[in-house]
Amino acid sequence: MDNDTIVAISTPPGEGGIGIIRLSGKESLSIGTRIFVPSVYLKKNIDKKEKFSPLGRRLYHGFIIDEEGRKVDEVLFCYMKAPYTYTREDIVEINAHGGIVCLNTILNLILRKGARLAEPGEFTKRAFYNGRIDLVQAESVLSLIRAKTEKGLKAAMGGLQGYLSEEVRKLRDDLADILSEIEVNVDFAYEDQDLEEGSYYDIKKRLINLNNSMLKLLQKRRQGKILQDGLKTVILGKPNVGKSSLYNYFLKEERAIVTEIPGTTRDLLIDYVNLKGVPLKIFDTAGFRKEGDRVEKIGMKFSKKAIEEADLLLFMLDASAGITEEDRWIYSKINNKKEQKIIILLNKIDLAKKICGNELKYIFNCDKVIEISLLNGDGLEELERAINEMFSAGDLYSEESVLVLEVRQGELIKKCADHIQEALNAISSGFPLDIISIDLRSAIDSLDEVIGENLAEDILDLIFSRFCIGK
Ligand SMILES: Nc1nc2c(ncn2[C@@H]2O[C@H](COP(=O)(O)OP(=O)(O)OP(=O)(O)O)[C@@H](O)[C@H]2O)c(=O)[nH]1
Ligand SMILES: [Mg+2]
Repeated sequence: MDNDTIVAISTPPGEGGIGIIRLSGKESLSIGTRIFVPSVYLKKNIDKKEKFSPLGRRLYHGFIIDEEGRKVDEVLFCYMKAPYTYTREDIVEINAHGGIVCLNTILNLILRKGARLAEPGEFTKRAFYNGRIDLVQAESVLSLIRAKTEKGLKAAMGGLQGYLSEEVRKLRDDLADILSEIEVNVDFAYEDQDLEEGSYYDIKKRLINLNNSMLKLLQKRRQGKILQDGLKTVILGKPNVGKSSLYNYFLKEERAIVTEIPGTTRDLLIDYVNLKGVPLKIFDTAGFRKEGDRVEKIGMKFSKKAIEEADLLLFMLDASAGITEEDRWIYSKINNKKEQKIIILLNKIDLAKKICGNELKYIFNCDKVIEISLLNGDGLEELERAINEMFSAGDLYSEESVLVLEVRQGELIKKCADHIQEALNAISSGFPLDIISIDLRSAIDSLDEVIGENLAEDILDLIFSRFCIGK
């Protein structure tokens, strides 16, 4: 790893009250003190060249001065001495005014003094390399920044505090225990003398237990994804049933255009809402119809993709129109994925109804049908409750299961579970011990990768490149 001194603007771009520039590395203090003059120096007329040696973890008021001696900004300066810092290196943070030009001027000044612009995630990467956090914790930092709800935040915080690492490490140690027991036997066993019957049974039992814990952890993968990315919720139906009206209702603003002209929405609209703690990533789609102009057809293509990837489909019909061929056609297209949940919405019940919810339940063989009116608000609370119940039920949000698995972590744990399963199969088939030990070794390697042990540098680079600059 490079050990040069890095710098970045750590606050988001744009105007803000303050903006923070962060330096990390050996030269942080010397670079920082070369561009900063504390206000007491100016007041007491102390020569700028007299060395300013700040105490650690104190905020000093003063000015950033450029090469020509001009004041660039009025700031607060803080020095944090290694190793008790985010990166475990010397850190200097400058709280400047939050304008982009102002921050860039200071940044450029620091670059001219010899610091290097940090890559995305490089501060966190250093924290990892310097042993302050493991890879699971580092990835939790990312989840923490991206959390969309309080529950997501809590889950990420659990990861950062090391709960997930702890679980993974425990599984790893158990596996290593079993492996060493087997290896002792491989080393000492005579050609024709393998493990005793009882030990075989014991190892098998322990492996089955491990596998179960692993599967439990994996169950949380989808949940974690929902907490992080939001529950992908797609509103669909034929044109003019009221999809965009529902989208606007969720967003509490007139985001999508609503008119009585069928085919109003042509683009896919996407936004996030927090529905009483359930994060929804909500999609408004172009109405589906068999015939449509060129633009509508493109819109429908986007809708199809969104529907493919959805967790929850809100299929909407118009009560005043009754059920049409088009409705049946759309339903036949969506009702084929087990993991997708569907709620059927019968909208416009304020008008004369040609069909009722119970009939729809029967026709579509679906028990989640809700009658609503976006005009007068009927049924909308019931809809919100239904979504909430669907995803608050079970252990999705129970207190002890708030752990988020990153996709990468989930895949590795799945790989580990597969290797354990192979080991179990090998035991059942009476294969020799050294074959079983190979499977177990691979299982352990997968878990090591989760926490970032023995991971190749390029893979680590890839992981940290997903971070934002300045983190
Ligand atoms: N009476 C009544 N009219 C509604 C209701 N919901 C929506 N509308 C009206 O139905 C028309 C179509 O609403 P939209 O929300 O644009 O429907 P859409 O499904 O998005 O339509 P497309 O984008 O064309 O596919 C508008 O004139 C709405 O005001 C309702 O509950 N009752
Ligand atoms: Mg629309």
